[in-house]
Amino acid sequence: MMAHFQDVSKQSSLHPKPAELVSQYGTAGFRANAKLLDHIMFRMGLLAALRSKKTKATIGVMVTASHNPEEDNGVKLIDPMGEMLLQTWESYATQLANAEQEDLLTALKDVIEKEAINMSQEANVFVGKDTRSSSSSLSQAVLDGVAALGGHSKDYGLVTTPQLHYMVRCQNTQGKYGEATVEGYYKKLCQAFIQLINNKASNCTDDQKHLSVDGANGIGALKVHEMESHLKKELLISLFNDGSKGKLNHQCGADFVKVQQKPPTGIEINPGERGCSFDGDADRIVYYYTDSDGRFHLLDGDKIATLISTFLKELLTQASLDLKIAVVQTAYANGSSTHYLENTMKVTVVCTKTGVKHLHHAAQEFDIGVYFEANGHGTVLFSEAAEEKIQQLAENPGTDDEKKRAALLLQNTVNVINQTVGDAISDMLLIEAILAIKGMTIQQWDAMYTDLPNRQLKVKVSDRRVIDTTDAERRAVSPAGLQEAIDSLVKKYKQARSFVRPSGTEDVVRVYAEAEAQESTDALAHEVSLAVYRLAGGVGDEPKPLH
Ligand code: NG1
Ligand code: ZN
Repeated sequence: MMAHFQDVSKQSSLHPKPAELVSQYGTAGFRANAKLLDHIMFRMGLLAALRSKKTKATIGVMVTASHNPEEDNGVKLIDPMGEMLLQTWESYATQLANAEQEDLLTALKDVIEKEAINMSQEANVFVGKDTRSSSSSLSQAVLDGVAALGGHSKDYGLVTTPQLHYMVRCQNTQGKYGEATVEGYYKKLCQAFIQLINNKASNCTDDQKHLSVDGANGIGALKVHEMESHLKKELLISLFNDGSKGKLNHQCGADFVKVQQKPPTGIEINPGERGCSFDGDADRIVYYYTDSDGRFHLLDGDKIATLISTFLKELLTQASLDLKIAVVQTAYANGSSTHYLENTMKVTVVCTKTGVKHLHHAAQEFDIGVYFEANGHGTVLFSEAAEEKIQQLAENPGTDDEKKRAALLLQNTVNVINQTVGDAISDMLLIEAILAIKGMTIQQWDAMYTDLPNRQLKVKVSDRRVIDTTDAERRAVSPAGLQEAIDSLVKKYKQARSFVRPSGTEDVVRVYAEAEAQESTDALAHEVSLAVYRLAGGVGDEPKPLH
């Protein structure tokens, strides 16, 4: 044990922390310019080894900054069931990341003591990385950290974030969830996809098999390419922004498309054809098409959640299975989607704070929990009991044909889904299968409901923590007067809604507004931005109107 600590001291001096740098474990781990991250990576290797000893299970560490620019990087820790790191450990991560060089051992011993960690327990850590130029040396720093505490590691190299989550779950369930290899991942998902596609509607023609994918010049592109042979030509993918020339996330990818509400550069699709965009680590996906008038239509996480939950609800009815299904959203979900789900689909809708970990936890409360952020990050969770009921029905020789068909479709749906975390590849396969089974075009999917016009803005303030929110971030409790101001602005417009919250990944306050028409939406977003600027300590120039 003493020997370990000597190793840590020696090794950590090779990964020194720049003095006075303060980093914060944010909405999705640490994220910063890649030059500032070497010491954090080494220390997250240490922390992952401790977490592994504590849980007596394999832990994952993914090196990526998702949709952020190529110059940035970041790190996400993965817990035993493939979920995000337990929240109480986030503060240990922050503590280790910020300890000055000479205090690192003390900080480490503090975690060991607080968590009563048995240091003679083995540690196993899976490591993965995205395609950023900084990712190789940073993932080596993680491996060094694991080794400094005598832990074992397996380096998966280039994988998507959700693939690494999947590997961790497979490993810790002794293969029950699948085989912990990239090949095993393709096999499981694609087999389920092919089974689903065998049930495609009779009106579903061969040109419907075609899909254009924007790989954001990132890891997702590489992996889609790798997977293609497993799809047996049941899905014909044209891959754009595959990383061969463009820059990661630059003018492309899911975040660009969602925020700019326009198609990525570098993609060619004919009017009416389906396209989709992944983000830089392939845990988000959004769909779109351009109509015959050249108008761009975005189908975001809300539309995806609606399609999936509708499909599942129909199957449950056909199978006469009494399972409780719910959709989990955040305040950013378009009001039309919430209205449609509650009033037309009659499913339970839950709203949580922003950040996938909150949605994931809320979704676990139901037999089937469909969760999506509007930005396209999401998946479906099935409780153990739900999976058992589905299996029993599928295997029971007494089940009639219609019920059996529904049960088998449900079973394959479970298998095509990566339940550990939002997964662009898995979500894409599920969406493609649903459209084929329902014989539905992307226009018909889009027509399920019409999005309210919406606008997202950012306001710079001197300290964004002055804004405190409640009710899943939909209402501001401080500073005084801000919520009242928002309320009276919202009253001026029809079907209007607006809220503000401090971002967890950028030093800004985010403003969201939606209303009956784009013009009133933009006016409302601007007026609320002004209220934030005036009441919450805005810095720089006053926000200007959009038009
Ligand atoms: P912040 O910066 O806290 O709004 C953003 C996204 C989240 C989530 C995280 C992590 C929006 C409005 N916010 O968080 O949904 O994806 O990044 O990447 O999209
Ligand atoms: Zn991502």
